[in-house]
Formats: sequence, C-alpha cells, structure tokens
Amino acid sequence: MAIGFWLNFAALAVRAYIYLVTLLSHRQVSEQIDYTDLLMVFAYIPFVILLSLPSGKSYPTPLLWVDAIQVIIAGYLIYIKLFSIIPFTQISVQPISVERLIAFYNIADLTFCCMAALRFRASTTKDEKNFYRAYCWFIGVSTILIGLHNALAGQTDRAGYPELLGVAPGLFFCILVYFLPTESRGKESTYSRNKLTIFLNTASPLFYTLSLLVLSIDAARNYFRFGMSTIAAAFLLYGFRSTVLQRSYEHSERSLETVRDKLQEILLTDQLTGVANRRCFDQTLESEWNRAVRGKNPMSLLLIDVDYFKRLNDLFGHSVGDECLVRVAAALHSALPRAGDLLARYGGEEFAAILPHTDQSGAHLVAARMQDAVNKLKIQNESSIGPYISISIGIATHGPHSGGSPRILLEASDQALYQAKTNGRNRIEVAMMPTSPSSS
Ligand code: GH3
Ligand code: MG
Ligand code: MG
Repeated sequence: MAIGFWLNFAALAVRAYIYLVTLLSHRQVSEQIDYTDLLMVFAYIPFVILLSLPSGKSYPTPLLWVDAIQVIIAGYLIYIKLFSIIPFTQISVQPISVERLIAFYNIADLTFCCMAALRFRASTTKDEKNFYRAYCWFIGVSTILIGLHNALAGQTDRAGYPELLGVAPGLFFCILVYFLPTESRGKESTYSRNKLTIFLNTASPLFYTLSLLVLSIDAARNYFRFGMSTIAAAFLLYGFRSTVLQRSYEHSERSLETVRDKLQEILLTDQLTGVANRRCFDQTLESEWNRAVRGKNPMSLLLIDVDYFKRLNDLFGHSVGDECLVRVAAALHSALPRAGDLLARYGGEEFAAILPHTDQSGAHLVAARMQDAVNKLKIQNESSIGPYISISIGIATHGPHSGGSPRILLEASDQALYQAKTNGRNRIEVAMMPTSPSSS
C-alpha cells in the first residue's frame, strides 16, 4: 500500500506542480505527454495485488512475485493501450483524448470500489474487516473526488483550480489512517469462510493471467513482437505458479497425512503402557468377531488381571505401580508372537488379548506363556500367594459353530477371570461357551 500511495503522491505532486506553473503563467494546458500517467497506472498495481490476496491465510512469497510481475506487465500494457505509446520512446500512434483518459480512471476507480466491497464482504478476520472497511471508505471518497475533478478539469483547455482537487483523495487517506483504530491487531475473532471467500481465494489468481492474455493479444495487433513476448510471459508465469502451488499442495498433503497418522496413533494407544487402548480394543473385537463369523473360524479372548495390584500401589507408591504396569504390558506382548493378535489395556490393571484363528487349546498355550513371562519379571509384591507379581487369566473361545456376540464373549471371559480370582489367583480359567449355529 505504501508503494502504491507513494507512486500516486509522486504523480500527483509532479502534476500539481506542472498545473500550478501553467496556472500562474496563464498558459494553455500542455498537450505533451508527461509520464505522471504511467506513475498513476503503476500506482494501481499494489492495490490490485492487495485486493486479490487470499483471505485468512498466508500467501507463499513466490506466488506473490509471480502475481506482481503479471500485474506490472498488465499495467504497462494498459498504459500502452491507453496512450498508444511505448513509454519513453516518444512514438505515439495517436494522442489520447481527455475523455478516454477520464473514462479509464473512472472505470478503474469504480472497479476498485467493487473489489474492495467484495473483499470486505469476504473477510475472515477482524483485522481484515477493519482494513477493507477503511479501504472502502478511501476508495469510495477518492472515486467521488477524482470523478468531480475529472468532470470539472476535463471541460476546459485552460488550467484551473479544480485541477488541484486531484490531491484531495491523498489528503483524505492520511486523515483516515490517522483516525484508524490501532488496537485491532491480533484480535482473534474470525468470521466463517463463506462461498464468496472461497470463490475469491480460488479465482483471483486466474484474473491476472486472463487480463494479461487479453491485453497482450490486443497489444500484439500494433506491436506484434512485444505482444507475443507478453503472451509467452503470461504462459510461463502461469506454469511457474502452478508448479509452486502443486509443490505446496504436495507438501501440505504429506504433513496432513503425518498429523493424521499421529492422531490416529494417539487415539488408539494407551499412553502409559504403549499397547492398544480400550477404544482400539472395542473396534478390533467387533471387526475380528465379524471376520471369524464370516470365515467360520475360531477366535479367543483373554482377560488378564494383575493379582493384588492395589497392595503393590499401597506398599511402594503409584509410580512404582505404573512402572509395574509398563513391564507387565511388555511381558504380555512378548507372549503374542502373531501379527494378527492384539493386546490392549482394558482398564486399570486389566489387559485383554484378542486372538483370531485361535481355538481353546491355542489360547490356553498363549495364556500360559503370558503367565510365564510375568512370573519371570519377578516384580516384588507382598501377598498371600507369594512375594512377586502374578496374573490371573480368563479365556473365552468362539468356536466355528458357537453363537453369541462380542459382548457375550467378553462376559464369558470376565466370568472365567472371576473364577480364576475366586479359585486362588495366579491361574488360568476357561469359560464354557454355548454351542449353537451362528446367528449373525
Ligand atoms: P485382585 O487380585 O482382586 O485383582 O486385587 P487388586 O488389588 O489387583 O484389585 P483392585 O481392582 O481392587 O485394584 C486395582 C488397583 O489398580 C486399584 C487402582 O488404584 C490401581 N490402578 C488402576 N489403574 C492404575 C494405574 O494406571 N496406575 C497405578 N499405579 N495403579 C492403578
Ligand atoms: Mg487386580
Ligand atoms: Mg482389577
């Protein structure tokens, strides 16, 4: 914006000086082209870029450069089109009429009013809303004043005081900036992205290339080589832009995938022991059950509970209890060599293992291996059954012809575990499952 305003100020200052000198010397308004109009056209460039920046997100710098180059070329082509002159060559196909120039500035200002209003509507943050509100005010008042100036000054061949009206919008802007609320920065309140925002964010970059192509094709009629070079430039810049965008999409897709995997892992893992959590257990039990029923395969469920764990907590403290759980989980896991088996922390000091394609004898073998692994840890505890930590296991098996549901399998293994507890702990009990043709 600063660049835009400085260019504008420079053009207006030079122009004001020229008019003032002409006015004081009572001369005719000079027909000769001064390049203040080139500055005026270029002063629009930063605003075009500004008004087409995507709302509510950061914009990669390479894209900003591509846009800037496209708009600069477009501004240059507009100047050539308007003035029928290649700047600084003094070769003019035909001099520009005052009406044409006035029409151009009026149309450009009105277009900016519409763009600013659209951006105000599509703003997604409070800062953006404030900014575009101020910009709407500025461009609105400036369009009226410049329109007035052009209407008054354009009617006469002599320089008159209305020419000085041209500097008024700049002054108005300074006053506006002076009274702008400054505390708005950093306020987080955001507005939802509506369809307009999404449309503007997506379509505005295309606008540059399209304008550049149209202007280049038009320029090629009078200045063939120059026009063809800018057409080529438009394609090259668009190609570069697409490559940069594609790269950034690939990058964000990869990082999103990484975050998604990480979240999934967090969602399904028990934080303390690192084995699957209850959520993962519930999901897996359901899916493995369905698979077993479809394939008429057996599956077993083991519920494992640490004996007299409360005592260990009471004796040595919770952190020792936690460490014990971590080691017990690792030992239980080591007893499950098959990739398809799942060990989960069912809750507190209870674990569960889902063993697909495993019948009762197989499940018993695994349970014995688990007991053995935990016994080998020799974690100290003092209870009526010995000086070390032990586990009790309840087994329930779903046979190829047994009925029921995952819930019944779970209840059966819980019953078996209860049996193991009441029968003295540090033991394995097997649940009796109903044998009826599968109903699901
Ligand atoms: P039983 O042989 O009948 O299973 O006796 P128990 O003491 O193991 O059974 P109970 O269910 O009464 O005690 C379980 C204890 O496990 C109670 C609770 O404080 C403790 N506990 C549950 N989750 C955790 C945990 O994450 N860390 C620790 N350190 N202790 C836990
Ligand atoms: Mg216990
Ligand atoms: Mg328990």
